[in-house]
Amino acid sequence: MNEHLTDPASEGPAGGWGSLRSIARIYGESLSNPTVLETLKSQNKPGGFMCVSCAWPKPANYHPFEFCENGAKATLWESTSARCTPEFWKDHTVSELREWKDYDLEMTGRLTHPMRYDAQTDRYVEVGWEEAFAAIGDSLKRLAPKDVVFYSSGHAGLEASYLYALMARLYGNNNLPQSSNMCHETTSVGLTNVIGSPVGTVVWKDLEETDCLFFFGQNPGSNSPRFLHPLQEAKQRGAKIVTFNPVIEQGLVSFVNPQSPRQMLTGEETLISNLYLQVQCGGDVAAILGLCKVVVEADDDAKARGVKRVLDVPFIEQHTTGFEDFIDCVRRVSWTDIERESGLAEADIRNAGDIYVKAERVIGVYGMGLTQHSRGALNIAMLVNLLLLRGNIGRDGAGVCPVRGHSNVQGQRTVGIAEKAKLVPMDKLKALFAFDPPTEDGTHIVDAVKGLMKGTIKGFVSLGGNLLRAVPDQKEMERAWSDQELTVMVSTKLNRSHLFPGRQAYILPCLSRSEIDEQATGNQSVSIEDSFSHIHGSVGKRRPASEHLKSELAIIASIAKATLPQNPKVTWDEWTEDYSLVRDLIEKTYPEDFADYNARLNIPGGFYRGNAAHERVWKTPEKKALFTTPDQLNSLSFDDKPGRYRLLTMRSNDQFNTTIYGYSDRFRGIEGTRDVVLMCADDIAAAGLEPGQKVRLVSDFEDGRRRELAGLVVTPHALPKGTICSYYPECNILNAIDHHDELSKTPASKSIPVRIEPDV
Ligand SMILES: Nc1nc2c(c(=O)[nH]1)N[C@H]1C(S)=C(S)[C@@H](COP(=O)(O)OP(=O)(O)OC[C@H]3O[C@@H](n4cnc5c(=O)[nH]c(N)nc54)[C@H](O)[C@@H]3O)O[C@H]1N2
Ligand SMILES: Nc1nc2c(c(=O)[nH]1)N[C@H]1C(S)=C(S)[C@@H](COP(=O)(O)OP(=O)(O)OC[C@H]3O[C@@H](n4cnc5c(=O)[nH]c(N)nc54)[C@H](O)[C@@H]3O)O[C@H]1N2
Ligand SMILES: [Mo]
Repeated sequence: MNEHLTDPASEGPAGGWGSLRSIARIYGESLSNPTVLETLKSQNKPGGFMCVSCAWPKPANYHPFEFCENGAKATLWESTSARCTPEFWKDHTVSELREWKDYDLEMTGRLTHPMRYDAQTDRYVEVGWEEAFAAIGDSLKRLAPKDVVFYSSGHAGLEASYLYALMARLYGNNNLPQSSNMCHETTSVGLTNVIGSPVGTVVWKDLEETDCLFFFGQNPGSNSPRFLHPLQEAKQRGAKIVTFNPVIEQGLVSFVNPQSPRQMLTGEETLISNLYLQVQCGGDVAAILGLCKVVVEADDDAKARGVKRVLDVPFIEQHTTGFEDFIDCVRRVSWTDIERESGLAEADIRNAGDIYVKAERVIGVYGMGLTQHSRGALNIAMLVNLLLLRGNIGRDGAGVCPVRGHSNVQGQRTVGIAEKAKLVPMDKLKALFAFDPPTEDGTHIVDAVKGLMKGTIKGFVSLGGNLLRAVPDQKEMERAWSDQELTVMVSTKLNRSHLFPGRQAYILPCLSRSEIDEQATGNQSVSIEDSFSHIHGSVGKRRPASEHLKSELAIIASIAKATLPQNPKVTWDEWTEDYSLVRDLIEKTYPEDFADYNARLNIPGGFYRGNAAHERVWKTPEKKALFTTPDQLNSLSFDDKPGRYRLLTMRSNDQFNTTIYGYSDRFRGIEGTRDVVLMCADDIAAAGLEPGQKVRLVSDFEDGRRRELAGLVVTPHALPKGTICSYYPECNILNAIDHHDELSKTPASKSIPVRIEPDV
């Protein structure tokens, strides 16, 4: 496919006027207060607040407006002037609200008061904070620690997250699953296995120096739009970009920089991908094997001609293991198999391989398109194989770049939100707080969901998020979730997880990061870690949405105080009064990562935590980077059969996870609805369907359970045969909790086997 590829349905390039129109629409619809424009100016800048949207790094040399379409939307969304007050519940029961769309639930506005579920009236009613904390404490004391889960979505800052993890451990468990269990857990486990690092190795300098980026299953235009700026700069200095993605994503096709008056006025676009290959869903293992085949052939040729080798032989010898086996496999696999499994033509893969071979410095970027498969970790290992062949890790301008989701999802892991005991310096916790931390591993999100379904999990505390809507087997989850003794949700907006309350249920409304967090020692800063492992301070400037809100940290400290026995080393009140004391604790627990933490809080561009793999120190058991020989040619756990499709669950540009900002997926040309299934024209015809027809998707797991989603309109789209798309989170009804990456248990949300039935 060539430079001028466009998705026929798309409104045009990413960025540009479309992005400004879209921000303006959310500004109007979300009833924003005009002062929010001042707030946006300080977004992602030192001394300002860090975006609540994604984890894309914040540069030291920032732009006048260092935010993107979706960062602005996220800020506007939480700065709405709409309020979901206790009055709201006078007119609505919980059962009635279950019929509402996710969009309408969040449009009720910011939560203003702590609320308790009242089963008799089937409504939430106002409750005082102290009363709520006391009741939650009593309930937690009655429950056995192993039966309670402390979930976090990646919003909360490092200080609150550290205390949250400490609270769980003092309580007696490591049941600390996080949203990354559904996301980049494949990276945490899979990347660690092969290069000894749970996070990416790339930093800004690498982006500035690279001459080639390979994108596998990551969509910067929607999900990390500020990434489009360094991509544009890279293109302008002649770097090449190659994309593997079943869907033509506009942000990887072309971009008009909204910060460039010239581009905005002339409509001049920067073409992003030099080559865009629509690999079929689950086909990356074969596609990358094909690329490796091209590298090996080019190396054979160089050897024969006595010119410079294409493989980085000294690097491979010194730094890697498993090379021979892998190369055997590369030589053995046939192009016929590669074409069948990837859905790509040999000639196209050869073109991509040539670009890889010619580039001196290559970055491999990936996202959910690699991680959310049954063999997601194999996908990542294959990308690492490709990079290792030419020494493209641990060298300037090169590296592996997983693009993280939530703004502090990576950082929460860094400061102890981890269900695996071995990932946490328990000895340090023991010394600092004079207790015996639990040694047994806690629950991964998949275990937590299964425990809920079996009834062994009886209490759930959620620090942000909307777990009920984010996980597979949603119907079953609805029953299981409300079967619990206790549900506590620390939230900013109303969502579906609130509508299946446990026997005792509380919604505790919290401040958002853009808001002033006034405590005894003044307005508090918090901090977050971005995708490049840089730590940034953040201080809110807006007046809180309600005078009754508390900070996440204060809420956690109060629950902990009400639940746990007194411990002179554990001073929840002092920590709440002054967050810098919590940063001191973090520094004492992780001295290498957080030296001089408080002093370095506001360094422009953040301070770097460092990364061993970036220095070619491999923290694997072998002390080397590993080549992985694939044992299968795709990342699926099921075979093709007639009538079975691979369902890829997608995000629109008008949502942030389960938060739906609106019904405009302008990059894909879908307006006014999310109830669609995208299919290629050949698949529509072969299935005897008509565009516009309503169908139901039925899960094709062979476990005897019926899972279906009806009312989807067949919509033609430029896709590979056999790959179909519909929206997340709606499609979670179709996925099975046991359908996950083998190694890390990340739900395989990008390849759900389904059938299509007419919806009559
Ligand atoms: N606006 C907005 N921003 C967000 C989010 C949001 O919902 N909205 N979510 C945040 C979060 S938590 C996360 S984790 C990130 C997610 O950001 P991404 O990692 O970009 O996630 P997705 O958009 O789900 O999927 C990425 C891409 O993978 C492609 N893909 C699917 N299957 C395959 C495959 O088999 N092979 C290949 N090569 N590609 C495939 C899809 O077509 C899609 O373009 O974004 C964060 N930022
Ligand atoms: N089928 C399918 N399923 C998926 C995915 C997919 O691609 N396909 N993606 C997965 C991924 S990558 C992820 S990360 C998960 C996301 O799963 P979650 O992180 O659980 O879900 P979110 O939608 O991000 O949570 C939204 C809610 O968080 C609350 N919130 C927002 N801001 C704040 C804040 O500052 N503080 C607090 N305390 N609460 C706040 C609001 O009440 C809001 O309703 O979903 C996963 N599920
Ligand atoms: Mo995510």
